[in-house]
Amino acid sequence: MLKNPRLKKNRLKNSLRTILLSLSAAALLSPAGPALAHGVAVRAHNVAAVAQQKPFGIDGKPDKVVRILPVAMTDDMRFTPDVINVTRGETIKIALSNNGAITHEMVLGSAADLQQHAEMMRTFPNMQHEAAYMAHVGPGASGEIVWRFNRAGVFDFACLIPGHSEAGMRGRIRVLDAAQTTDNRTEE
Ligand SMILES: [Cu+2]
Repeated sequence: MLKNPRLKKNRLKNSLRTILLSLSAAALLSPAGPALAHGVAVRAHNVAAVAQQKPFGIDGKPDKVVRILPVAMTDDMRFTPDVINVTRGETIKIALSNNGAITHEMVLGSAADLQQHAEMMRTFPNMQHEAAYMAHVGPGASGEIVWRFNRAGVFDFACLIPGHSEAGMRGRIRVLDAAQTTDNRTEE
């Protein structure tokens, strides 16, 4: 997770980095710290429109979609399917259908990201947020997420409307290297 190789390569920059880190730490410890951190967190939702590498992938380009994966959302707090297998490098369109009578959403991320995001949603229930790795889908409506899974790993997705993921509205995305995917698909 930590980018140690890069840190080693940039030894000359280490002292500058140390200074910057100290300044950041000082900012976080100052009375203005929490407000700053909050501002950054909320703004992150808006800047995500600019393609930004995430541990679980990067914004996908619609013309690079290799597969469309239909996923249903229902008021019994389920995604169907709730396990998605992807080959690393694929750009996937997740085609969401909300078959329920209430709004649902799908947010991709690590379990930790999603938990943090869910806490923010509980604190700011009317928070407006948009990013390529999430979609809000009204009752009876459809939505989509176009995402390029360029990092291998096991990631989560969830509906972060308060109470939904807690009631089971979550799932898992396994991003495997091509060689592994063959084995994985024969399992199903
Ligand atoms: Cu939901």
